[in-house]
Amino acid sequence: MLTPEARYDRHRLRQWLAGDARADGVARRDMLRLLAAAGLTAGLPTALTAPAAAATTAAPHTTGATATGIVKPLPEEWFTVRGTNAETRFAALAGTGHRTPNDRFFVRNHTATPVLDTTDWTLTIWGDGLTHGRPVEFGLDDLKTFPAVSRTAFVECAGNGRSFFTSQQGQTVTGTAWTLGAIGTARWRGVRLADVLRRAGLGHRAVDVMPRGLDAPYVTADGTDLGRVRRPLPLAKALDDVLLAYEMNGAPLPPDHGHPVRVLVPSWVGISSIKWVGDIEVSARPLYSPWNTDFYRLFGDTYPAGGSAPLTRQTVKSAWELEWNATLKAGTTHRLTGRSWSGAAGVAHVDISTDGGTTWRRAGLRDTPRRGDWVRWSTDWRPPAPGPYTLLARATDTAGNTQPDTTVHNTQGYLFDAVVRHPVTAV
Ligand SMILES: Nc1nc2c(c(=O)[nH]1)N[C@H]1C(S)=C(S)[C@@H](COP(=O)(O)O)O[C@H]1N2
Ligand SMILES: [Mo]
Repeated sequence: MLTPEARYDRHRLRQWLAGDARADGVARRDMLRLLAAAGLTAGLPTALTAPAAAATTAAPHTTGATATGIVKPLPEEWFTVRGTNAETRFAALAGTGHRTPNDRFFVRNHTATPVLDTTDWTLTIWGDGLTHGRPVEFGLDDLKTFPAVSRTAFVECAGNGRSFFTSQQGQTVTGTAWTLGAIGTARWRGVRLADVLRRAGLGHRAVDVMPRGLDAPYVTADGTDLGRVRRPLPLAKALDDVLLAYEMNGAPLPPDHGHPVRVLVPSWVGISSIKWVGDIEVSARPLYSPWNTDFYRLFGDTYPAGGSAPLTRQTVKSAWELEWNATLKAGTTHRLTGRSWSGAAGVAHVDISTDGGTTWRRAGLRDTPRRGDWVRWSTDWRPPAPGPYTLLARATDTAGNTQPDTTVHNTQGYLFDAVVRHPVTAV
């Protein structure tokens, strides 16, 4: 059965084929690959096989106070730095409460954090999906005239857990080798994207919206300039529960998390939640960017040549708030804690094992499960004797999704959802 996004994507592709969809900055061969995968290449005009137009080039600007391009301090007890990114250590969340404190929230930057001045910042809504066809600008003060809404939601990178494809399944994947800390949960405050789009004059013909960041254009390792980070959202999602957020856990959005305004797309892959948003195209034609064609689809042996449909919701995961290879005293009872989450529904229950998966019991949930949010859980454990142990946690959501023993491989290592085998030693 095709998911709504898969159906929508085929529709997008047909429109691209008919010349009715835009794919700026996407190589033509990639569009052809997608068409082939969707079985839409029959009778393809030869003109379509012409080489791609040169990608737009913009002078990258330099920002960022540190080697990582991240502004906030990254103490080792809280973060593991991975290139331009910083992963939260789960052990550093023990005892912090339901939400991730801003100073411990993971950072995923394609380039570097731009430091933007609130007073100069504007958001431009533009495109042929607007009734008047004229761009409309909003400053931060303008946005704040709309009704404010708050929502607790996680932002999780689609590649969270990627390193376990290799360490647990022996498979090769590309991308940042995250363990489980490319997720954070915050209370976001802002305005509904739907309200702002309607004020800008949302037309009946609009189908896609594409927010774009003000950070520097992203240049791949092979030197291709892909332009500024941007990813189309189907209008249905944009009008449902998407926020333009200007506060995070009661503080103005910090520089690394999108100051002054970011898009917040609950439950969807983190790339949807564009930081430092500067403009949003509203289009009457379906849109493509590298972030819904080459990236953020599933590629590999079990997937079509053009990849799956663009990724939408996150999968189910669990993590222990313990260091990898933590040591615990044998013969003493420990209160072990962790968190579980799902992009599809609230977490219904979490089963845990302290003996490598031989016996299982239920963890006690410490939060009311909600969609787009995580739950804390705990369990008491007394390691019977010194030695190595493997801890497992398997969450199930209220829609019946649960964590498998292995995740089907995809080359870019997205959406790892298998139960992670967490080693500890009792001494
Ligand atoms: N403009 C812009 N938005 C962006 C990104 C980026 O590099 N530039 N990274 C995306 C990715 S891949 C993720 S996982 C989230 C991470 O959000 P965070 O850094 O606030 O944790 O932001 C998304 N939004
Ligand atoms: Mo991400």
